[in-house]
Amino acid sequence: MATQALNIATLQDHIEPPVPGVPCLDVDPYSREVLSNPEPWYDTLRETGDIVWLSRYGCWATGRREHVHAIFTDWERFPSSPGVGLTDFRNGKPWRQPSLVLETDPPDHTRARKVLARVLSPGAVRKIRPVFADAASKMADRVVEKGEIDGMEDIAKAYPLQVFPDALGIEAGDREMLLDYGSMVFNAIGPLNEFLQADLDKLEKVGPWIAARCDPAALRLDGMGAEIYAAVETGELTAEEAPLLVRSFLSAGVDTTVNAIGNALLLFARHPDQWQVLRENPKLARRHAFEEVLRRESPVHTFFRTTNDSVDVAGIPLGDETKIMLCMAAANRDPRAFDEPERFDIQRHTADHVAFGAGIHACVGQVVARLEAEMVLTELAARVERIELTGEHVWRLNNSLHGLEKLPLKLHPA
Ligand code: OVV
Repeated sequence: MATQALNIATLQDHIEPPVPGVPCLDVDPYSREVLSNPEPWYDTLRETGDIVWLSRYGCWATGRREHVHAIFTDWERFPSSPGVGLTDFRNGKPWRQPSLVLETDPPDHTRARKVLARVLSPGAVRKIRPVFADAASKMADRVVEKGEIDGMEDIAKAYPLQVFPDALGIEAGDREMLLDYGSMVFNAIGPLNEFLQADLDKLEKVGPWIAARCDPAALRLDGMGAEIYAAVETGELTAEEAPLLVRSFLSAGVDTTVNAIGNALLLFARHPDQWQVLRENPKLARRHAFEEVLRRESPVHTFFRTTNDSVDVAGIPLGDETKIMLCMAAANRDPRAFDEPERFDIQRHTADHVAFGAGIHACVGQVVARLEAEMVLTELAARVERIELTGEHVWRLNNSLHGLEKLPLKLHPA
């Protein structure tokens, strides 16, 4: 893959801030070192200032919950059409055709979002609940029977890779390809480094596979994909737009929940007291437990916005057309917003977390994500007394995702 031809931001030696005297950091947040142990970086970013200049990439960054939220909810001053990663789409052709929902602003965004919001509404998702429950129950039987498992392979990947493509209406084969594509899409939020390059090397294989799954002929008639195509019949979408909207499901719908479920397993293995709280109050699986997982170990650590005007944050003028990294993982541990942020407490009030973003681009699939997590946690809590870590867990390094590669566990049956 000739990535030189692509417009993707890279690491620089040093770029001066557009305003003198502002807090600057010369850390590379996309280095192997930071991505494998990101918490010190989150703390540094958040405690260095309201808004900080990252000299290695020539962009702003914030890890404070207040600003992350304010920027997410101000699409007019912080648009998404220049891309929601480090790369500014206005500097050249993006690595893939921009998403119709993620990388757009109103009014274009509004039309696409409306269709997605309907297909993924709480009412629509309620219909798939029995199927998701049944699959979770069978998965839980299998893993309890097995006892010694890899939490990632046997639960966190196996379950979403079964239920989500099924609900979308795509065929069973080669679903691992969805993980390769998700990895690529989320790595592309960051710079062209070793992680993104490794994924782009697979684009020639993965790209056509994904495109074929977005074709109406490849989608079952009773799935969510077919519902997207139904919006062509009603005139809400054009025939060219429908496959791109199906692509959004494949971009954002799998890797995110895989990592979220994996992070949940790790947290409960590390905090057996919280597993007991869940076992005693299984209703917490319906909402609180997963929200606290999302806050404490956010599966998507960063997105970007771009300034489109001479805007300021906390009194600092950011300058026109500059990228701002919004570190949701740092914001979700902001002591200004969360009491004892390090504490994993599934009974806390976590409605303020920004793991799903906020504003008009807030995760449109969050009802499905919550359903998957609820089902997995409910079925495991009913069968498993204790989740034991039996070896080293290994993080999977990605420019925007925070999740595991490997999670050796022993499930002690109740
Ligand atoms: C990485 C990501 C998140 C949300 C939406 C999309 C991608 C998309 O392709 O629409």
